[in-house]
Amino acid sequence: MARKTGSNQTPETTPEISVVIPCYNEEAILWGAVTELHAGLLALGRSFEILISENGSKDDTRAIAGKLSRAFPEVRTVFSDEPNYGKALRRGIESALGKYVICEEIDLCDLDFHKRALKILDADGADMVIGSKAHREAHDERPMTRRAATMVMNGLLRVLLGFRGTDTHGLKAFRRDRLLHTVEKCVVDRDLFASELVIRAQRYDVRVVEIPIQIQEKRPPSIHLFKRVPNVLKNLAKLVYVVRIRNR
Ligand SMILES: Nc1nc2c(ncn2[C@@H]2O[C@H](COP(=O)(O)OP(=O)(O)OP(=O)(O)O)[C@@H](O)[C@H]2O)c(=O)[nH]1
Ligand SMILES: [Mg+2]
Repeated sequence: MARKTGSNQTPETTPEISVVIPCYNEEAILWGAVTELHAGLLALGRSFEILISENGSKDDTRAIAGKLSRAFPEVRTVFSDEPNYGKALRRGIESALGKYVICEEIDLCDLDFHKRALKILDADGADMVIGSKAHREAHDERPMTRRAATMVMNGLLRVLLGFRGTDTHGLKAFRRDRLLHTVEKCVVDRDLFASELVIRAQRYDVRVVEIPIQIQEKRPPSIHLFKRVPNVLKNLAKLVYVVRIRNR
């Protein structure tokens, strides 16, 4: 079935899997990561699309994403102007057409996670699978400060918002129809959108399971950890107000 997509391309058929990748200032690794991921997804033998959701890059990320979409019929792009991870992820999910959505990061593109998560979703063992880097069987090779930041953040989310789990910022795979309502209800953007999505899913009784992942980034993050803190705290306060006080 042909469908209009709201982005700059119209896939001829509805894909089974949508891989959503927010991208910001990734000119160094974007082409290589997407071509490798594309080959890996082709080898799975299932129909798919790769949605690159870029916003606000100051380098050639947008031009390279455009080139990728012209080189591969399965690659689509969504662009907007303000650098904002949460907005990009949300727009990517909302533009996705697949039965399953996989939320990726360009420096990870972890096909092993895709395979394990799809196996669980195919068997209807969960509605949402989180790839956790803080799971006891995970292997996290990020520097100490970032591993510590993950632990502190998870502690705050547990105490303040009743999060049950070990990671909200990990890779995710879910059945699109089961999560659309949750996405609609989310109120924060930037870094905290991914956390809100998981915490709300748990609150709405979406079946969420965690599986361990091996983290080996292809490059350090494009935005320094400490620069992200003020926005995380502001959005955390907003989320606590909306969820705990307004009960929304
Ligand atoms: N569109 C968009 N993408 C972003 C932005 N910030 C980060 N990304 C993308 O989000 C993905 C993860 O970003 P990283 O910089 O690796 O952040 P990270 O600290 O490893 O992420 P976590 O450990 O999951 O918190 C990459 O694909 C980035 O390009 C942004 O402002 N806009
Ligand atoms: Mg990273």
